[in-house]
Amino acid sequence: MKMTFRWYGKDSDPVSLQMIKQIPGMSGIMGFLDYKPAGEVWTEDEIKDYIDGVHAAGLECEVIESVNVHEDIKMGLPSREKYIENYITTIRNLAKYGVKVIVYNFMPVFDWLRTDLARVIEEDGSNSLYYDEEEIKGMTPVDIVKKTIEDCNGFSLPGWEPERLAELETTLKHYENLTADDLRVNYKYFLDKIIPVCEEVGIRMACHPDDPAWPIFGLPRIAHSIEDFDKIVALHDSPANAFCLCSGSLGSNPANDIPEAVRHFGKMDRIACAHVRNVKYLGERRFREAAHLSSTGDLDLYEIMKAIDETCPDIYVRPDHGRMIWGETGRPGYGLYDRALGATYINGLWEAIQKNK
Ligand SMILES: [Mn+2]
Repeated sequence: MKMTFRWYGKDSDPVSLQMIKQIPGMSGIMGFLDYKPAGEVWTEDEIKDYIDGVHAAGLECEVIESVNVHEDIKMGLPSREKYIENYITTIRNLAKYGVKVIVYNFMPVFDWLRTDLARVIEEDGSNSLYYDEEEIKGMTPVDIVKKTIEDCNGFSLPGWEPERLAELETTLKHYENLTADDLRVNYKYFLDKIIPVCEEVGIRMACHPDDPAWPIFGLPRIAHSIEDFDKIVALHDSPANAFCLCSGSLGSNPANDIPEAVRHFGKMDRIACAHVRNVKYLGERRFREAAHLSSTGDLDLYEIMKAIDETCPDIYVRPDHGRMIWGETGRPGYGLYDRALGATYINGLWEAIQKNK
């Protein structure tokens, strides 16, 4: 396992590389260029500037997150050709600077969805991301996008770029006639074009699960269960067509057994990296995010790490979505303190698993 930490870049992350370096056991970051709109080429200069900065801080940058797939690719529009070409150029450019894994998703419109970005946790006064399906029922997609942008403390949130709001209604209309099977056909078209390039340059694509792990607003969503990922794996048979095991996203649905999912896809060599975090179920399709410690939520982080050790021990792992604690303010889900605690806890589980062999 290589322990990593998400970092948004020096101009938009209040957490510095030096702070990340000071967390025990950090090998590197999962990098992110938050100013790049979906569909644009990530140029060599931009990548070099970002990765040189990471290396100068004594950290690696072998995973890049959120090279977003343009909506036209997902919708299968003729304009997808140019966006796929751009995507391929970005893959080649990232490979030149030592990137091994690209995390992405194939979710229509909404990258992830919450109804509150700072729900206070009564027991201790901290706050975390929160989701309640009942609250969604009274909202339109445009309402939820506006609310999410307003609530994010002025920070950019991946998947919620304000410029997307303008096109939202047109995009939603396009999806009205697209079924989950249609979306998979478009997905296969994309994978068939990019995976041979990934094999050539030594990059693995890691598909991130739907978050939350069920359909929303009637949109086709195809990545929220073991069965869904079996279908994705079958779209293009290659270890480069892999999966980012996000325990909190898949685990938002109690029907998904996360250690089982790790073992299933780990044995197949289809897990390239993992986001490890915990969730607390509060009712039917209602949850909040919890501290990483197993006893504070409903996922068993020890079992998850054990499954990683048994079936895919060499993957990249990072803590995910911390609570806001100790008065910290910042990008919802991406404060320093609780994620640092999470990393230390996961490292502790890992050390115990290794020593118990
Ligand atoms: Mn995740």
